[in-house]
Amino acid sequence: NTRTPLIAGNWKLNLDHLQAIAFVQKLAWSLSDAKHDPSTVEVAVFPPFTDIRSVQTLVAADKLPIAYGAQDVSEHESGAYTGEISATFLRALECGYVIVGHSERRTLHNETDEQIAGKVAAAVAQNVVPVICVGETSDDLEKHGPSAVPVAQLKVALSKISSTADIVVAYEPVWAIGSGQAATPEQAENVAAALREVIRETLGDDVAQKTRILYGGSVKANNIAGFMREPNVDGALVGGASLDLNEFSSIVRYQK
Ligand code: G2H
Repeated sequence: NTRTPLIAGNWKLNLDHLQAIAFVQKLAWSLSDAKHDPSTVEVAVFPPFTDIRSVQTLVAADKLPIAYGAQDVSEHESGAYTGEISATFLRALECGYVIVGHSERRTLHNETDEQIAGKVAAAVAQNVVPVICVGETSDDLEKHGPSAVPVAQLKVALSKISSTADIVVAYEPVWAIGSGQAATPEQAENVAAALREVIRETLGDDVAQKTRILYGGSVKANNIAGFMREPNVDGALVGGASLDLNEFSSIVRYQK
């Protein structure tokens, strides 16, 4: 396939804007030391909202080969929504991506599939690529098997966009998040293949072929290569390990 792998670091609630500047600068040095070629692997970071302007300035000034985006976005464009951030604002800061529907948002902030569909549509409308997260809990896994819940979540998430949409999908089994217990490459591949089928049915074959599907959940330098060998896994959404410069740089260099 012709999909460029994407290694994405989800910082969650870590690193303020000064720490973000230091981290991105060091990441850039590490990539340049390793003669990183962005056409073979794309690298993206997802800092807290308050860091994004600083990251934008640094990336633009030094033309760094690092994409960035937010960890969430409002489904609304503007108005009386205290605390929300619109996709228009993210576009204004040249965010390439935004994470939508992360399991921590679904669980801790009660985000529904419908709301997530609205956020996906809002991001797509502003040309900010949504990284749509889906995944089952261990309860779901027992009751419904491996792909039923992620497939159902993705169907709703894609329901408000058209077949021209540029999207990324992340399969993150909830039982593997921050637990140290990653899925096996085979488990990730099976669900990723089912998710690609959903994209094909919903948005057509072209979009299905070009959409990157990431695996997320306890990805580390020592397990990334196994996931990347799978034909339907096109990268990783990395949480804990994305905050450790050496670990994250090694994940980016998984082929070497
Ligand atoms: C899943 C992942 C990043 P971790 O949330 O999105 O986190 O790699 O810490 O399991």
